[in-house]
Amino acid sequence: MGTERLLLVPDIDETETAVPEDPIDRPGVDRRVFIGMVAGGAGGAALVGVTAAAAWPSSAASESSSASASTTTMVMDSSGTTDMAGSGMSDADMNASSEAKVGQFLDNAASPITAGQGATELEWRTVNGVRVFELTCEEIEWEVIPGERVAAMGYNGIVPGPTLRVVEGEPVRVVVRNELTQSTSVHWHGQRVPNDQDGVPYITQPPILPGESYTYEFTPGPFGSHMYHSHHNATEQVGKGLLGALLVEPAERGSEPPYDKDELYILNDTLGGFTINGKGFPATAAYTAGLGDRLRFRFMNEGQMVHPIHLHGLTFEVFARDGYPLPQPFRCDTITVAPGERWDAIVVADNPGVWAFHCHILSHAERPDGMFGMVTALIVE
Ligand SMILES: [Cu+2]
Repeated sequence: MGTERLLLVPDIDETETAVPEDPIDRPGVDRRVFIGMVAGGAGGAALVGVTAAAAWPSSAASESSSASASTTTMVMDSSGTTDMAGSGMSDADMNASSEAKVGQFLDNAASPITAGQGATELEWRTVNGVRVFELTCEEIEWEVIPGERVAAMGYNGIVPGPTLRVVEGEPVRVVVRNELTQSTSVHWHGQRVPNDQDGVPYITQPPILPGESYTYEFTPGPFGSHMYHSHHNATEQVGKGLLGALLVEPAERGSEPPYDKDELYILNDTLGGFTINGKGFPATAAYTAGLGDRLRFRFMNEGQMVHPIHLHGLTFEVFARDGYPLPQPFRCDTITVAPGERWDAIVVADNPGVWAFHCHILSHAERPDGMFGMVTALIVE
């Protein structure tokens, strides 16, 4: 990539840095380039070993058993001020902390800096032509940012739960085992299922009691980007992680635009604060693309607030909402994803560099000690 062109800050004397030297080569990603692109003006700041973990509002993340959104927001607001005096940090401290967190993010791109990865694709078995998945609901601990494990609820031990990939018109069965200490249910968000498979306790089924199992069966449709999640005590259960992606491939190829990579961007705003795919910056995964690649992003909001997701330097070509193809795709660079919505967009990676990719409600993304929460980057090499 054009590193000279992108190098916006003077060389930093890395012998003074408290961030560990790269254990692994990161082809094509130069930390100073990244800092120049994203953090800006960090040149010359001496690092003082401020870690992101130290700055995380752990009181909100781990104290409350319900980890309510309002509690999180209050803490975010109190620490999210841009008032330098109020933050108690000097300008140099803010720069050093910001730079250290970007370094952690780049470390994470090479080798995960937190335990656990959500939204991995779930294997299935085929029984008499039916695609059968198994989900177990469990109380777990989930590491949202380095060193902060929060009380969570996961399907198969991860947040978001495993991604279910199915095909429009081909029947599926999902066996759900409840190992929580409270009842639950699973709703197939966006699917036109038979009423008795819709997963709403006392409306379409009894709740799945602790220790019990429940089997759902339906034929997927419509195609597109959908979700599954708890529909019982959902503020707590979905907030703490009982959610996942349900990807329905169209029966007819050509029903969706072509793409080279299929990427999830699942938002939540309760467990551990503001997260993308179950992690907060700097533990969010970077997206990567080769020059000219077509990336499909599936934005999904499982949280309780709207999140306008902004991509620097590149363009969204939005082609579907809630799985339904738009009559006229449109271009934008900021897509507002409301709770429950899914938006599908193609990004043509035609502009090399490291591009910040974040929620543009700034208190969900940046504060005096640097970026946090709903921040990642798209790296075009
Ligand atoms: Cu947001």
